[in-house]
Amino acid sequence: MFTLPDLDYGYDAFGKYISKDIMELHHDKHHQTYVDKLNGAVEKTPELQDKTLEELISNLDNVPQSVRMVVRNHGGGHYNHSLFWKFMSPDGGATPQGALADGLNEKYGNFQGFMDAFGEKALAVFGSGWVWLQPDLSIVTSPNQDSPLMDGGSAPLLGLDVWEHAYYLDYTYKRADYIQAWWHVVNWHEVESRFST
Ligand code: MN3
Repeated sequence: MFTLPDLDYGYDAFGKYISKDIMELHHDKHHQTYVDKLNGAVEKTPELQDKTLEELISNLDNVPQSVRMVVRNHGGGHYNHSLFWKFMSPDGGATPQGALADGLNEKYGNFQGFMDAFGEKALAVFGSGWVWLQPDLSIVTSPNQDSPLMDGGSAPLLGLDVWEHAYYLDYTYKRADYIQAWWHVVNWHEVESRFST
């Protein structure tokens, strides 16, 4: 059985950038629903019961067709959100350091160039989805709750949820304002450590 991970910080950790109301709904309701629906699919499919979350969503062809879409959407949702909470910290913001900073500067000219490229991709996601920084420092997007793992890709270094449920209460339709605010809470220590392993 999969379980909802606790946050490493309080719902009110992000102050004016992401409200307590959003954090509470996003974690306790949206993420919990992904966990519950994934568990529902796994419960009635014995051959899935010894698989890790990564194994499930990396090998959707091996998931029986009757529950494949549920595992894709809700397994993806559980995986993506479990990462997303780690990508943020009340001590976040500022800029990456070390090898990650060097790599981003080399690929995007400077840190602002990276933020611009990432923000542009995030704005271009039509409807609901995610934008990711990959270990090769490319920026990719995925629709719905898809993950780069589903296309045979690597686990992301960083990702941003651009579903409306992630920002609408605070920013209404202004996704660009949400993206700008989110940079203030990015947990670069986490991204640096994922990059170096
Ligand atoms: Mn979400």
